[in-house]
Amino acid sequence: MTDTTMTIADTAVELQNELLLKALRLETLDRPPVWMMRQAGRYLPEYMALRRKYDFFTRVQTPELACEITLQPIDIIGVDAAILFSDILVVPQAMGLEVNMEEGRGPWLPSPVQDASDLKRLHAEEAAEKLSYVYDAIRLTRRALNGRVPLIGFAGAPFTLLCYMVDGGGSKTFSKTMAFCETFPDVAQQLLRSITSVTIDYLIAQAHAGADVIQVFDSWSGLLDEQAYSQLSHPWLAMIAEAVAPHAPVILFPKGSNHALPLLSQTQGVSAIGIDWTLDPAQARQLTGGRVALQGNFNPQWLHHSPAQIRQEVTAMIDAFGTRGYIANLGHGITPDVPVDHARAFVNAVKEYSHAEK
Ligand code: 1CP
Repeated sequence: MTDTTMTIADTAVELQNELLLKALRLETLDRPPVWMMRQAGRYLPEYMALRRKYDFFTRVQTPELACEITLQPIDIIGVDAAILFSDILVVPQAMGLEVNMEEGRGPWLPSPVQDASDLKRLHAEEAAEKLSYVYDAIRLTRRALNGRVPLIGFAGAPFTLLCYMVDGGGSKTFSKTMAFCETFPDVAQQLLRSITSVTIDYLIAQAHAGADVIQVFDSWSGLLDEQAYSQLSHPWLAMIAEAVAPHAPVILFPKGSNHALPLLSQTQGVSAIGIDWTLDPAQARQLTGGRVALQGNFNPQWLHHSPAQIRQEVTAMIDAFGTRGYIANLGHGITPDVPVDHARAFVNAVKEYSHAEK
């Protein structure tokens, strides 16, 4: 079978759960769709079993394994959307930077970008083509889902990727990155431009392979003040949203950048904005003026509360957001120490929410 026939065959399968797509179209629903950021991961014993057998990039680069891990939270927790098991760092890797994943410690890039000369080591052309294993995983997962729930594809936002590419790994402050952007503003712009062009091709290819929705994670944009945000983050997100939106609805997750909500909600191609738990839902609605759907924002730490308490907190959260253009989710990723029953309590509380009770 050629790629084209596979795509046509896949799209022919009718989606049985359209809640996420309806919420993205700003429809009012009886209850919102629910999924959890980082839902495929270390809090699930079934994930840990595969993690013991295969290293991180083997799990990511083997479509059968990525597909199996993507389906785990659908089968075990019952979420309304699947998100492809992959990582944001596959893009810098495809651009030619070495990326190691140290189990338990996170990503480590031994030769980060330090100045203009390092840009010569990076290859934007063909980077999106090198990620064909991601498109294969999407096609396989689409077939395995058989229309049960929509599939979310994703990428890191250019600024967040730049943070890892310059700092060489995770950090609380990304101080090397902040100094780099100040010392070499032109090099930073050049790097962001090149990441953006790869990301646009990459996300459109994900949509063509069968991703129903695209999310862009700007996990570190909260490091930027409004002025820096307007140069280092927003222009690139705007280019991505505009280019990708004709292919799939786009959700942005600008973690920690509440000041950017009015701007992002007026940016062409943005269907939804994910918000973290530091912002009150009513304020988020006010800042975004009903122009986009909102996603979030349950404090991931609250998943340690009792299932009964989680249920109450979820009900209050949905009451506060309302059921028009709303996607229930966490305010950031689920942590590995959350009991599976508590994750299930969160999801079930959303599914059992009903307007009729009000
Ligand atoms: O959400 C899902 O279930 C899909 C899988 C997924 C996604 C969307 C993974 C698997 N990673 C990501 C995105 C990702 N990766 C982000 C954006 C979301 C966020 O802010 O949480 C970021 C910042 C990364 C980078 C990364 N990869 C980190 C964080 C490092 C830091 O700065 O502290 C880590 C620990 C990874 C590895 C990783 N990626 C995914 C998993 C399950 C893991 C853990 C690997 C393991 O130990 O099993």
